[in-house]
Amino acid sequence: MNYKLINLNIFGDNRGKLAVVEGNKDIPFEIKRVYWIFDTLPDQERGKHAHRDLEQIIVAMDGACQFVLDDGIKRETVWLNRPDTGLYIGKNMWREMRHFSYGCKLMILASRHYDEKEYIRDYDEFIKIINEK
Ligand code: T46
Repeated sequence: MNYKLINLNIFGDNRGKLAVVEGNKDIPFEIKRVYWIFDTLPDQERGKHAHRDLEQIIVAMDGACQFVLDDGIKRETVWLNRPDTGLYIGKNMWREMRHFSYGCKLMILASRHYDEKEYIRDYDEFIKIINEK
């Protein structure tokens, strides 16, 4: 399974906490894009796609949601609910996001600029691509 949870570098003192991520140092890629997801709703699902050539780190800045991760053989679930933890998802991993808490906010660091052509949005096509590898 091409994903892992990463404990982020945290600096904490009596003022609060600060987390930091440096590309190619704390995570295995240079950061080319940052986006965030907010105003989420518990009954709405997102994701349902894989990336041919994109790596990402996802951090739940506030609230919680569940990720379903699927490499075409196995399917596992991971809860993201802490701003000190990043979920690394590598290439060719199907992901679904669900069970958003109200107001959950996700920040995503991406290894590439946005390119819709690089998405695999059909599960059958994803399985076909995996089996051809
Ligand atoms: C992912 C999960 C975690 C852009 O124009 N530029 C962008 O950089 C992004 C990320 C999206 N978009 C457009 C494409 C769609 O018209 O924003 C719209 C919503 O994107 P999407 O339906 O892909 O959103 P999610 O939440 O299903 O998936 C997103 C990322 O697209 C995806 O890479 O891994 O978050």
